[in-house]
Amino acid sequence: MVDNHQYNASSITVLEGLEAVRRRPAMYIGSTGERGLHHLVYEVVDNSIDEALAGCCSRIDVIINRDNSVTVIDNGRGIPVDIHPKEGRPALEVVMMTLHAGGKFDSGTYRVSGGLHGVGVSVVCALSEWMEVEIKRDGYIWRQRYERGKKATELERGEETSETGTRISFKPDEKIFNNIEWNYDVISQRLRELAYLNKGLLISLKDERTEKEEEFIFEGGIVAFVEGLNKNKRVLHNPIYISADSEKMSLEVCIQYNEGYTETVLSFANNINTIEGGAHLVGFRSSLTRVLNEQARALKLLKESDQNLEGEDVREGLTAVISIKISNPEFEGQTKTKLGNPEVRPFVESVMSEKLSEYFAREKDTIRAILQKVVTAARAREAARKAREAARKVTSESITLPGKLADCQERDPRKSELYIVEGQSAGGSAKQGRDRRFQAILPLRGKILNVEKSTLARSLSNEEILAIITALGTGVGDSFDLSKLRYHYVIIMTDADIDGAHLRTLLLTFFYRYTRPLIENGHIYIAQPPLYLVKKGNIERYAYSDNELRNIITEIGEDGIMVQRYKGLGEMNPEQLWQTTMNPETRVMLKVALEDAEKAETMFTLLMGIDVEPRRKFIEEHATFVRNLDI
Ligand code: 0RA
Repeated sequence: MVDNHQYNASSITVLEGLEAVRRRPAMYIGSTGERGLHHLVYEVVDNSIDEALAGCCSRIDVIINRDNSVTVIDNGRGIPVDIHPKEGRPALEVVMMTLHAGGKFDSGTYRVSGGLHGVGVSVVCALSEWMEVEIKRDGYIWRQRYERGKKATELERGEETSETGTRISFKPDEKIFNNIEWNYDVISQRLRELAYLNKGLLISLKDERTEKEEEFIFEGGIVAFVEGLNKNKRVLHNPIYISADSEKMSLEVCIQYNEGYTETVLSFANNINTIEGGAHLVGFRSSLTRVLNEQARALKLLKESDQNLEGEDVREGLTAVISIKISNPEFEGQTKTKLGNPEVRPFVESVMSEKLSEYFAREKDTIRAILQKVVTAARAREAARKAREAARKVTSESITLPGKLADCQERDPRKSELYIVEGQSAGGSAKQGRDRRFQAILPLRGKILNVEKSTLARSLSNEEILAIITALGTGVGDSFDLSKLRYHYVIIMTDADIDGAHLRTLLLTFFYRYTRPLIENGHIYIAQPPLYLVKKGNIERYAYSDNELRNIITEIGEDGIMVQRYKGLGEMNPEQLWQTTMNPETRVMLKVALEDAEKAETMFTLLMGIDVEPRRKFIEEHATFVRNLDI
């Protein structure tokens, strides 16, 4: 390394600061690999960014030179060159040759960055084979050169200029870094991020090795950042932007939900991506969940009996950027990318609560769109939980068949049929009309349909789900076992009206989501009760469609004809039900294919996405869709 003479305790204490940096570079820049190398550029750029934050710098240019030196130019105030009163030498030298000297001059504005480890440009100076600094300040251009942290020339006053700014060129020391090749994309990505995080600041990057160049400037700041993250996604609303300043910190938050299910939340503290999160992120999460819960209750999208939305519900499809700037950041964690400052959390929470609520009070469509999504997510979570619980019960307890089930005598599943019937009265007729040797009947609660509660978990109560699963014998989800199926024919028998269509959709969605192999193996059927009874004298004919009705009328003639329209299964007596719908010799059934169930599931999901009023209309318009399945 630098030199190898023996040290004793006293000689260590007189070690120059920058010697320590060269001895243990990883302590200051994390590593001497690619990450550490690139950290050098970030360190210099961060100093320029501080000038921008102080309102004194509008552009930063970064150039990767052919010899793998890098030049960073800004139009800030320039590093002070006057004689430092305490040190008795140019302030520039103090900045370049003393650890942590970066912010010592500032009193008015707080310097927020100073790099990931807060070490300052002196570390870059120490780890560079050479560094050349050119400062425009106090009417002149000033120049000085350093080599491996030591000054190689005295500070020189050059040409006159009325401009201000700093230009720093440095070449990483190959004695420290085994590879000094810059990765253009790594630098480009970081500079783009910095441009997003510091709105209106122009940052350019040019690679002299390849002639590649880019310019980043985002007037929208983190709003543009979020829009960029949501590019190519369908968004639910305009970005929500919140900002606040206190004496010690300033906060910016931007939120925008998309139609997807993944969460993209980036948090930054002093422009550093806090991958491990920390106080600002915790505050953001908890207040977002709380505000959305409050709004959901206020708008009655969550009823009193409903549980609160949970963190995972509000995260689906959430894209957000949180950026906090604070004068004394405490970075913790494995990679020092977790913000520790305890005062940050309450600050973020109070700002978010107040400003988000205000925003939602103004933007009613936005809060509705968001709540629709998160409430759906909460219900899906609840439905999944119930299904899991039901399945667990089925597998853990010895099977007690549901009380409502009228089982058949047959024990061979291949010959057994289960009719799932809508309503008690139809259930009664079916029980009387069936062939009890091989047909079982499971009646479901009558008025099952309540459009305001059309989620799987709520429309089919826990009890009903449990009854179906226990009757089937298979379990659901992960613990599903087809070989335990007690009936090879599972037949849905519902009324030919809207409620019946809806129940069918619910059941198919249920089978699709939790017992899909039943559909894939062709075990699910839909019964086809007749729509009309046509009577003339002692002729009795059943019509299963309007078309068939017309044909029958043409066939037997219109005179003295009587047509009865069946609105529900309950209008048929047991004998009629058997004859028209249940007798294997004469009945017509639709076998449900996977695509049909998929359609049901899509329709169900769609239904969930529609408000209560339009929903009823939608169901009315689509009520017949399962009836018209192709076979
Ligand atoms: C110390 C004090 C001031 C500015 C800077 C350093 C400074 C450092 C760098 C590094 C790259 N570009 C930079 N620009 C400025 C404050 C100067 C003042 O108060 O006028």
